[in-house]
Amino acid sequence: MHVIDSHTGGEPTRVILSGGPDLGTGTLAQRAQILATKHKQFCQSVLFEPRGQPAMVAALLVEPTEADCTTGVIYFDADAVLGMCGHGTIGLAVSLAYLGRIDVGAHKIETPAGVVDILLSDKNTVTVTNVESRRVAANLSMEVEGIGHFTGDVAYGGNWFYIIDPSPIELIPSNIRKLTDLTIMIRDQTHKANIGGDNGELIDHIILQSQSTNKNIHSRNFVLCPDDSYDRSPCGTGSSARLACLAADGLLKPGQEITQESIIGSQYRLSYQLAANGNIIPQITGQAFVMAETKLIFNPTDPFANGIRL
Ligand code: PYC
Repeated sequence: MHVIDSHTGGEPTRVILSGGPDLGTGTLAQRAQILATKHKQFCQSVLFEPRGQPAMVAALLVEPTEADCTTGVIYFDADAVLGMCGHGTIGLAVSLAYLGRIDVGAHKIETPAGVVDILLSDKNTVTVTNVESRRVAANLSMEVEGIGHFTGDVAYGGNWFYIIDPSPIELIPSNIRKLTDLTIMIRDQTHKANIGGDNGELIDHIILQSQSTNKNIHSRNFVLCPDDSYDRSPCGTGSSARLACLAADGLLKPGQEITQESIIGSQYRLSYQLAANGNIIPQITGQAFVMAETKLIFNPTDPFANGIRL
């Protein structure tokens, strides 16, 4: 299996160029469903240790259905197939440029959530114009037994997010274990309390937000991903969902740019335009760096060929 590894603000992406399963020729959403239901072992073997690493997201290249798209892509982490992935799209664009498959300029990428536009400004810097994003509910309260009461917004940015602002725990790296434990409990409680998307979609990511201590940076976040790892980047789809909340609350105007940082301090520049239907069209600018181009080997006599979760 031929792969390229990059990171976007510290969050790893493994682009699978060849050697993935046959997902047929349906829509990308249909192919993503086949990947999720029939190829879980494949997904985990690519991402689990010892071949992969926690937090790594894979980007499986597939034929697009839209003729004007450079490629189709299905993103997945060790536990879930994602509708879209912002850091992954930045990593994918930089990886395609590294391979000489795209030049600086504008391109389109097809994802299960829809077509996204990318602008490659130089070999490391990418602006993603994401799928339409929206807040579907504000100030939804819930109780995590024995822990406390939390209130958050539900918003879509290519994946589904429950966003709590301000964070009940200080967003500093030494709190990452506590933040992870708390957000896992909050996510599980959203499922039990039927807090989700407007068509019953499960919340797949939890965001804790706070103001940044750096006056040049608008805000800082901690994002829990479906596989219980935290996003080292400020999360492209999460930032899109957050922009939808800021727009709905009248706290950010169309075209106004802010910088958001992740729990490890990596940054995205963010802005949005209003869509005709009142949703927002987010723009996320970040940088990725290629770290490795390699061939993954799956030896059937290897007792850990399918990976191990540690
Ligand atoms: O950047 O959208 C994102 C993302 C989702 C999960 C990890 N990163």
